[in-house]
Amino acid sequence: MRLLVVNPNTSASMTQRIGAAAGAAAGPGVEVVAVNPAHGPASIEGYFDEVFAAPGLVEEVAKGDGAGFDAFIVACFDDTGLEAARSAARGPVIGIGEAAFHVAALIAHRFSVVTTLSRSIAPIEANLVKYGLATRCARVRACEVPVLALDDAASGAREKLSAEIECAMAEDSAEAIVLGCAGMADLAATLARRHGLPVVDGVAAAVKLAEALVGLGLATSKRGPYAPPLPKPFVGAFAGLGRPTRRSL
Ligand code: 5HY
Repeated sequence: MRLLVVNPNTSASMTQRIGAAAGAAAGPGVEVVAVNPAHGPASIEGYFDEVFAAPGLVEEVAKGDGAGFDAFIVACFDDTGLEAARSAARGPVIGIGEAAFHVAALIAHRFSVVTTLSRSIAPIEANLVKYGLATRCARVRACEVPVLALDDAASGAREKLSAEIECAMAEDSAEAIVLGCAGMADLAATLARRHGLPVVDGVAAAVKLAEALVGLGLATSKRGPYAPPLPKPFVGAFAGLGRPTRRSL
């Protein structure tokens, strides 16, 4: 099985860390390739960054579909461009946010999410409503560490994450924690041991769900909104995304 993990932001160092986390979670016989777009924001923190990350994400998934990858992971916790990416691929396309929410809901009645900055809270809350899991999430919190500072020891990221997890346990009665950023993937095991509760990382959750879906012989349904895009001209920066119409053949 060939799994393409797409980091929608353009920070290669983060792509490398995400790829390592995905590879560590992957089972035998699973080839993991991690990529990011050549254009777009260095990190995704809120709605503005999301909209400019989505085209590059979709382009990478479409290229991967053409190259024969069996499944795809959108490795941004906001699930940036997820639905559009499903229209661009035949295999399953899994967002790490949606994956983490479902996994947490299988092991806890109520979970809390700890993401990076407060500006990321609303998009994550909107996704919980969209996925039908808002009632299972006690609260979406932010540890106020910028995405690209997560791997900087001087940022105090682990301490700030731990403090927010303690608040979630005390104030939300959270039974499990969902890490709200792909860049937190390498912290899940340490934080689970430190705080004594399940901590779900969306990257690993998405990898195992992708394996399960491919193993079940399931692909993205093309009978509804995930059908391929209608042929039409795209002009300007996105000219490569359009497909020829009959008239232009
Ligand atoms: C992520 N941003 O997983 C999200 C997390 C966030 O660049 N990768 C990013 O803060 O919204």
